[in-house]
Amino acid sequence: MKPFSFLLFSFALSFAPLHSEEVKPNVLMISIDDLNDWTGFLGGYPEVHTPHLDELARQGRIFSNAHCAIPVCSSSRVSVMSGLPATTHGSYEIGPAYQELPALEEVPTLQRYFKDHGYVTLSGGKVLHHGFRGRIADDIDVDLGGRKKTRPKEMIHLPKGWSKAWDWGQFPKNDTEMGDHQLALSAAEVLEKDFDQPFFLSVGFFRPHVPLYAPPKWFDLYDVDTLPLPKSPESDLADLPMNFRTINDYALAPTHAKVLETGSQRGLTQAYLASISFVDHCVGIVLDALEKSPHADNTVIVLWSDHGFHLGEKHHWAKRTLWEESTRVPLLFAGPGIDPGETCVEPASLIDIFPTLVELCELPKNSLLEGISLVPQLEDPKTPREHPAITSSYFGNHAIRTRDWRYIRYADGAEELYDHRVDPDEFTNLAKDPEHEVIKQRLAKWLPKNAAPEFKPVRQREQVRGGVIPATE
Ligand SMILES: [Ca+2]
Ligand SMILES: [Ca+2]
Repeated sequence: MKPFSFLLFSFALSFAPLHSEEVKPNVLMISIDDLNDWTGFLGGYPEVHTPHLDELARQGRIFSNAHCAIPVCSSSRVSVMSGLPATTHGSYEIGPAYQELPALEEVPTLQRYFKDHGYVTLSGGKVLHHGFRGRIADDIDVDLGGRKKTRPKEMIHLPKGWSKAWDWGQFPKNDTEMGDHQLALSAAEVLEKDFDQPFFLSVGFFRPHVPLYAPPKWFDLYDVDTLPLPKSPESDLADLPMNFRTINDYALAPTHAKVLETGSQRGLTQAYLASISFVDHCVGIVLDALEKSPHADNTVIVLWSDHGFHLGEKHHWAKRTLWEESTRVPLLFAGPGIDPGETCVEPASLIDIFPTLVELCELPKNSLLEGISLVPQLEDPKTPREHPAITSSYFGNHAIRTRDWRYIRYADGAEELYDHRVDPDEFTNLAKDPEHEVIKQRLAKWLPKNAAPEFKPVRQREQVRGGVIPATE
């Protein structure tokens, strides 16, 4: 891996292909950390300000029913980069890095697959949670830099007893001090260059992951006193099994009760929105650079978030659940051959990104992949798809999401069923309703069989033995 300062822009065109149609499209993959459906184009929070994401959505194809394979950072990203679900690779929680998972020993990352087929690979920011290290370090030719933490000297709001990861506030003063902004500029600089091979550029932004720090001007977009809060009626909990209701007792996120007790709900919601608008601005820098570059007409863009995020819905904060707020993600494709406009409402999974890019770039089929190419839906968004999006969280718990339904089965047999045609907030659990037995059985057929056991790296097993909870945000 070469650091950015040694960028070999001797990449200058050393040969010209004989026929232009032989030139493979470049790939620009933008990932955003912990962004739920609060974007203009998905409508999860109508007042949100995301002009650049919305413009990209207008130019490309929106998958409005896209879901992560696992609702937590590292495992979700391992799934995207391997094209495999947790039930195959065995990472159901934060913990193992890609290169530590025995099931992935012979499985090339998405970047490696493109590199092996003639691409130069560049990557910056949070793409794989643990970075490209060890045996996969060489998958990336040019490193644009990793995590740049920007933290104030003292916590800004942090209520007593909360994890330091969960502070929020107006910091720093200027965008230029933010790691994401610097990453956007590095990516923009790269896009100005000429390459003698097609490129695969991965850009991974950190916001709106906690801590929710962003410069003041992004907070100014949202009035903390009047901004609408998500719907989280107490009555919603009555028909829920206990399974994931207490999940934040062992993760770092605060409980909803603590958020309310400390009067933090409005501040956290404003900070999440500010972070989204800030990251939207960073995405805009990269997209503007691409548009002005020599690669504008020959670059496939894919943009996704690694999982969703609760801000109080079902009295939960953050991720890890199998409900819509945790699993639903923005997923957009744009570029050559993709007609702008219509939204696809068929289910899609983040593990579909790998086979979709392989097909769009006409690389040889990768038989290891378990996702399904979305090219039929890129060509015609009305193309029906039978296969649901399947999300797993912790061993043995799965959600099946079709166009109209969500069915959840927990390891202990507890169930939930929601009809999205009439209940997009998933307020009414129909799992015990005899009238829905048939649809429930039909959905249950998709539950993964022979799921790989959870793999925990040695360091994590030791932490658990020592009584330390391994989860980190
Ligand atoms: Ca994440
Ligand atoms: Ca309910």
